[in-house]
Amino acid sequence: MYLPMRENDTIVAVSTPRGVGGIAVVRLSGPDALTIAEKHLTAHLSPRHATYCRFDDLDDIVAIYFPTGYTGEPTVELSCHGSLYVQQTLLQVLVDDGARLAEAGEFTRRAFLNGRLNLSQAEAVADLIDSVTPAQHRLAVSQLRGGYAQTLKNLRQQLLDLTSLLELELDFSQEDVEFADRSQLREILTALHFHLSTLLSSFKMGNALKRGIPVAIIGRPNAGKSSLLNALLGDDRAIVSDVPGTTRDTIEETLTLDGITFRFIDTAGLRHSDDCVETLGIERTRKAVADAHIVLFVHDATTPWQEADVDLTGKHVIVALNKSDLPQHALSNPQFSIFNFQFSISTRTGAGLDALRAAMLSAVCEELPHEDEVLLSNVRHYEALQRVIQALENVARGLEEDVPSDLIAVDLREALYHLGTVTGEVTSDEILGNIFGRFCIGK
Ligand SMILES: Nc1nc2c(ncn2[C@@H]2O[C@H](COP(=O)(O)OP(=O)(O)OP(=O)(O)O)[C@@H](O)[C@H]2O)c(=O)[nH]1
Ligand SMILES: [Mg+2]
Repeated sequence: MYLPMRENDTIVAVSTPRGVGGIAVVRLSGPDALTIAEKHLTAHLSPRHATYCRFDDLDDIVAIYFPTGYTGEPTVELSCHGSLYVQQTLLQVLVDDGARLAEAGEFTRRAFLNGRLNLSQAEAVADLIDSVTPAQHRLAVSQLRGGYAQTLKNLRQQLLDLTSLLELELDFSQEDVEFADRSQLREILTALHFHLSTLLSSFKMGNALKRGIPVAIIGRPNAGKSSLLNALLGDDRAIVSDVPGTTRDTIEETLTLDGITFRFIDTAGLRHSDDCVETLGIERTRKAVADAHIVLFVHDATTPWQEADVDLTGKHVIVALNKSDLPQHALSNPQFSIFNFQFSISTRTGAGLDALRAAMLSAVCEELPHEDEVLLSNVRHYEALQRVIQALENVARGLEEDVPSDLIAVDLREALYHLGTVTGEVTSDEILGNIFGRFCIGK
């Protein structure tokens, strides 16, 4: 929970992962950081210098003092040996001397409150810590370096100025004056709308890169969908059998290829069924297709081609004609193709799987943005910006229809509020708690 009363405490935590390592870093931050630390050290610390010294009788350590550290306040970092005993004793001693154990994300929350990071940068720190693939890393770094927050901040400021003028008019409503230039207001609305729409449309890709590109594996029962999942993962993840209708629920697994994470969803085979559980499974298949970026359509090529009763519009569809190790049916190929790629594969021998992987990668790379393009990948921002757009559209309509200024001002305030929750000008305990609660202790 967010407790402003305790901002003056000196806080302490182990900033390296829990457990035993070669070394561990204990971070101490707050007004008394230096005093508390030096009580136990055999040497004085000079700013930004690494000092090799002894901490009580406990351990030989390296200590660094930052007059203004990551948190924007005096910070001392103590690198000790990674023993759990040493870590715990260090913490205990520092707490006995007046430091308080830090809460989850408290270091980063202080960095934000002290103006070292804006809110979306603070969130990017969490993403950076979580990043596993190069794509996730790039997204986080771009957001950390400012990303779209600065542009949004500028646009918000312009909108705020105009809103204030518009509200001033309300005080002079008897006199029929116009302080807020309507054409300027329209210009800003258009610029913001354009900017936000571009950002919002980048979300699908941004989010997919962050969480894994959703790939639905679909097809008739027994086509070899689960076998394909297993072959791609190199693992016996899903049950395979020659009984049609083996997979009844969706099964999800992620796999990283060439730095891009894919989220494979193996599904229940598509067919008409009177079995209630199987029907539910097929409903889930439809949902998986709706959410998917790529659809792997598996067909058993020893049988004639059959269309599937599922909506594939707008999806990147790759057809895998499976069981190429067996004699193929003369009519196994789709007759007319709306599909992007078509491959002959065998999950049994592994034939064609490399080409399939390459096709999935190229499907994603086609849509990958340029290095300098920003992508929206944060769900909280996505939701807030959608509300901004909605409010802006109300404002635009209000201007068209000559709605009274006080009503327009209400929509403008709404837009400003939600924009502010992204850029950090509007914060509430709830928003801060949400964001920083995601961090681990010590971050
Ligand atoms: N010969 C051959 N058999 C395969 C191949 N791929 C899958 N099979 C067999 O086809 C049968 C069905 O495979 P599954 O992977 O369970 O098929 P599925 O599409 O997941 O089926 P449902 O879950 O019932 O919808 C099993 O007996 C597999 O061993 C292949 O490339 N070659
Ligand atoms: Mg299956």
